[in-house]
Amino acid sequence: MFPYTELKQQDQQVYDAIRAEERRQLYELELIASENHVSLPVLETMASVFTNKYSEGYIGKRYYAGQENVDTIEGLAIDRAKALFGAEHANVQALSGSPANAAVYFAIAQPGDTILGMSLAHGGHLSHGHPVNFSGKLYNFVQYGVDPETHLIDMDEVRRLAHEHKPKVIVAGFSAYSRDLDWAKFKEIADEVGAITFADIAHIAGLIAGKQLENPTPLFDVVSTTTHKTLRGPRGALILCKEPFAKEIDKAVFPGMQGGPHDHINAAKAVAFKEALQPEFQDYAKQVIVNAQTLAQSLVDMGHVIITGGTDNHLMLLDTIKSKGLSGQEAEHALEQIGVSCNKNMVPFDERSPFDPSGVRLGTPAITTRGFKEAEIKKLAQWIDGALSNADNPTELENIKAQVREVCEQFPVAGTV
Ligand code: DSN
Repeated sequence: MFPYTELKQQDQQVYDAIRAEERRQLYELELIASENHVSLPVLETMASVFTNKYSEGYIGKRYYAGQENVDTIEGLAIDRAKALFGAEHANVQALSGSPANAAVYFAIAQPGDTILGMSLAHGGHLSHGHPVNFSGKLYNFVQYGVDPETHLIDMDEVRRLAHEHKPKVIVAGFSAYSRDLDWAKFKEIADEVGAITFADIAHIAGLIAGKQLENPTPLFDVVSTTTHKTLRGPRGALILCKEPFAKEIDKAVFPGMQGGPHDHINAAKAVAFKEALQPEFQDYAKQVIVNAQTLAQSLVDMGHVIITGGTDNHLMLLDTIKSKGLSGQEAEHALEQIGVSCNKNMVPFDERSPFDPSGVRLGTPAITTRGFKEAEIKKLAQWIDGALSNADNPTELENIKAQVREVCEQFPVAGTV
């Protein structure tokens, strides 16, 4: 879509890779639950000369000169983020999800403090206390998970662990859990033990901004999110908090964790937040969930095993071992052969390894942005079933791939050829 005339002259290899990636995104389908397709205005803004600027500090208090335009875009991003989530304070400088969470812990806890978070193996996130991550190394994380029978978060277990370990912070949030969180219950438990409440809404921020899922911001002390998943902005993050935490959060981001913010990205965050404030964004968010529910139900109807039997949000976990006797790795590969990207994923109580687990995670934000509705989703379910039933049949995989490509051509992706 962009001409890239200068780039083509100067660096053919990078130019070719960009064009190839444009074709891949256009002719294939993204079911990776954390991905999306940003709008042209967001793409344009990321390519702006704001990338040249350094602007350590905050609005009106910077360490370098020439900040009048940076202050404008950062102010717009902050005001729009506060309006979108009803927040008392917003920091838009965090570079991405894990750095944002690092800044949050840095602001509200001391190394060695006890924090309660959801186990990655049950759908949490690396930065919620996994032992190989900074969070698990620096803090004394206690992990909660899901019930072995229902695969739903066991709130009685959360309460029991909170009373037993008296955490400084309770983290609510996930990267692979398909059901609503009971924000009020988390808050109630935190209040019982005097813990700070921290919601990581990275996966569902767009569904909350689009008014389809309940917003924890009015209830919780601190909220973090990435800006590029369902929220459909540039890669980056956002931290929201109650006013009493504002100073510590800002100090933790800069100078605590980061140097200069990425002003071109922050400008694009402002653009994306404006998009998310429009009524059409609510239609998109609603359709993301309808599409996910349609996909889950269609797969269940064809005999596949979806963890918890369905979804309340944009994602689902498909147990490919139980469905078709394929490992997550094999299923991911089969789907890639038909032009559908997803990621292999552990299912709760998985006995296999993270590199070759028992399932895949599927999500609908990117295909919804392209315009997929229920009719296309039903076709998609058949393609997925076809690919997983014919993983060893290259001719059939090629045949399905041609059908995927034909439909993709009718649903353009902003910024592609
Ligand atoms: N990598 C993101 C995801 O796919 O959920 C989380 O950081």
